[in-house]
Order: sequence, then structure tokens, then C-alpha cells
Amino acid sequence: MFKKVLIANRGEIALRIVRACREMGIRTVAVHSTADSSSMAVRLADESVCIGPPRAKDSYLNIPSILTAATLTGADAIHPGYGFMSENSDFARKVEEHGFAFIGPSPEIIDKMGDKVEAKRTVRALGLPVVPGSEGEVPTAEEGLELAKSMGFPVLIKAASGGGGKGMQIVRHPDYFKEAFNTARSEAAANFGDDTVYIEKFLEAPRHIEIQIFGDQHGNAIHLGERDCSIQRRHQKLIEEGPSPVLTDEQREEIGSLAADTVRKLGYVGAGTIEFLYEGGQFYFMEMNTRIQVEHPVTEMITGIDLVAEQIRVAAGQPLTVQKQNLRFRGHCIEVRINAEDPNDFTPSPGRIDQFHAPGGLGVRFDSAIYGGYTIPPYYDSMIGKLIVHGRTRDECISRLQRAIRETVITGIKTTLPLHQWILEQPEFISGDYTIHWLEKKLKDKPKV
Ligand code: MV4
Repeated sequence: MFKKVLIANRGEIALRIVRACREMGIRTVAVHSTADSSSMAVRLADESVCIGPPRAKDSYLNIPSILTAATLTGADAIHPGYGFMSENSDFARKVEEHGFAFIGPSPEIIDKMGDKVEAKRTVRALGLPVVPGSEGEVPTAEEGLELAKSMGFPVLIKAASGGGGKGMQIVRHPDYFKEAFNTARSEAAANFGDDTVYIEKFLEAPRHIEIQIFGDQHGNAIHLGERDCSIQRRHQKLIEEGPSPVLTDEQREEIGSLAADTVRKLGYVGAGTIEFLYEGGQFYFMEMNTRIQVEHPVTEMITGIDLVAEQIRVAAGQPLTVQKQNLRFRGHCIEVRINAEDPNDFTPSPGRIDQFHAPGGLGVRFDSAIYGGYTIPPYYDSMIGKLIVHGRTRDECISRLQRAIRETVITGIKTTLPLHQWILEQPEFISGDYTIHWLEKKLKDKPKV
């Protein structure tokens, strides 16, 4: 097992990794920018190294600085968390070249899944259902238009290097196809330095359902159930839950086994997520994420497995500690992301937290690195924590979450907690009957919270 892990991240996930390492008897190194000297991860890690100025480019994305910190502190592995370096294959490769273990899958698989056209081709060949569309890249607007006509409108033009919704173009009528195609192409070139695009049938009202998977170095692979992430705004998830209110146990097991089989055939090592669109009772592969995700606690609460500890064990060469025969899915879980933002217009609200009181009680988990007197720096993502509740049923989770939000005190900055309280009161949320577009539509006539 590793003796020392360097954490190449910040905020709540850096603290989450410190906690897992502490319980495993592994020493930790927190690297941080000058803006994060007083962070909780720096305080609770065994050692810390300042790796540069506030801007992420100069610190959390600075590969030479991170590798130097790992060398100087004698770390034997690096955990990238989510965001930042987590899906950067150059980083993963250099980490390994310098003799450290990368806590994540191989650089080759990161590259394969980062290219959406190759990812789709690969998982389709391994048996996952995909959205009908072009077989790979579409070279010209003329060919695209012919294909779109044969598929039927509406179609969606996507960037091969995209993801997260950037550079997508919906086309509802053939007259608008060529212009949209050229826009998609130039946006792809400008955003990703790659103008490769492909076409899919546009699904009008899907849900976002993702499967947590895990593989080890011994050829074992398993799925840990799904998370429903349909409550989102501008491709940012706000609420995640499991199990999905719309799936039966049979559907879960069917798509879960397909996902696990795919992961086994890929020889995938570590934690990963296979994202699907779900519409009309069918799943359609969307993307595979090769990292631990923000919403991983939903799966932890339902399965009782520490996913970060499992990532570390698997990276150290140990076999998965969870097997299908001893895996049980227990109850329901809902997570809300807490952002330092105005809950009405979503403008960032960094600054000093004056008073802080965390919620508690049965089935309540608060994953955050904030404390009273902490100043949220303005340079990074606005997510400051996650409130996670577990209960026997979805209804119990909703009541428990409403109660937990009521008792949470965060003053001095604005947070999105009042927005969450409002969402939890909406009949559509309570019934579980909504799509990925529900929140954005609903926000248009939401009263100020
Ligand atoms: C789609 C789609 C509908 N049909 N593909 C958005 C992010 C990117 N990873 C894929 N996305 C979508 N792909 C087809 N063929 C709708 C979306 C989409 C979406 C997906 C998941 C969660 C939120 C979303 C919001 C808008 C659009």
C-alpha cells in the first residue's frame, strides 16, 4: 500500500481524500495555491506545499510544480480528484513517468474516452446502446445533411472533443442544417482546437442517468448502481439522487450489468461513470467519465462503500473489496450541491463566511471544507459543499433534506440553499416526473427565494 499520497486538488474533494487516507493510515500532502493557504485540506493533511499563485493555470494545472512537490515530499501516488488534472492524459502519463502511481485509469483509456467519437464507437462495439447517428465523424455539411434527412429531424451536431454540452447545435429543419454545421465546426475548433463533429438524433425529453462502475488490475469489474442527475442548469448538476425514481430493479440490473461487462472488456482500472440519456424506457450511452465524481457520495450512502478508499486500493494493485454477491443497495439518497452564488441570478458570491453551523442528525452527511471565518476565494468553482441525506425511501429523503437545509447556517455570503428548498417543494420534483429541461423551464416563473 502507498505510504504517502499527494492530493492535486482543492476544496471539499481534497478534504474528502485526506479523510480516506487518514482512515487507511496513509500520509497526505496537500498542494495549494497562495489563495488556499488557510484551507481545511491544508490544515488536516500531514504536509502541504504551496505550488503557485491563485490562478489555476499557475498552480492546480501546473504539472511541473505538482511533480516537483511530489518528488520533494517523497509521495508515492497522486490523487487528482475531479476537475483540474483528473482527466488530463498528459498529466497521468507524466505522473507515471516520474515513478508515481496515478490514482485513476491509464492515460490510454482517458484519451479514448475523451474523444467522444472514439468513445461511442468503442462502447457500441462492446455492447452498450448508443444514440442513433453518424458512424463516426461527419466530414462535410453536404454529407451531414443527407444523413440527417435519412435519420429524420431534429438532429444534434456534437464536437468530438466536446462534452459538457459545449459546441452542440440542435437542428430542427433541413434548411438550417448547413449553417448550424458550420457554426458547430468553428465553435469546436475555437473551443477545443479540433473541428471534428458528429451527428445524433436529438432526444427531446430525456433524463440523465449514470452508472457508477469500478474495475481493478485483476480483471474484475462491477457496477454500483445508478445516480439520476436530471436536475441541472446550463450543464451544471444541482441535485443528484439514487436510485432513479423511474427505474425498476430489473432495468437497473440490465443496464448495470451491460456497463460492468463493458468496463471488464475495456480492462478499465479504477472508478468511472458511464453516463446515459434515458427516454421512452431506453438507455443511450452519452459519455464515460474517467474520474471520481462530485456526486459519488450518493453511491457511497446506498452501498456503504468508501469509493475514494477503493480507488486508492485498486491503484495500489489490490483486488476490489466489493463483489457482486456481497453488494446490497440500501434505501435512497439525495445530494444537493451548495454553491456560493446568488440563488436567484446565480452570480458568484465569494467572501468571508461569518457564521457556520453544519446540519446533522440521522442520515445527514455534509461534505465541505468550509468553516466559520473562512474566506471563499473568487478564483475557483463556486461549489462550497454538498449536503447528502440517506433514508429508507425517497419521501423520507425529501423531508430529511428540507429539515437539514432549515438547520444549516451559512452567513456572510449568498448560497444556493434557498433555491434547493424551493425545488424540494415543487410537485414535479416530489413526484419524480421531470426531464433534464424541467429546472430551466421552471426557473423562468420562479418567485425570488
Ligand atoms: C444529447 C441530448 C439530446 N440528444 N444528445 C449535453 C451534454 C453533453 N454531454 C450531451 N448533452 C446532451 N446530449 C442527444 N442525442 C441532450 C443533451 C443535454 C443534456 C444532457 C444531460 C444533462 C443535461 C443536458 C442538458 C441539455 C442537453
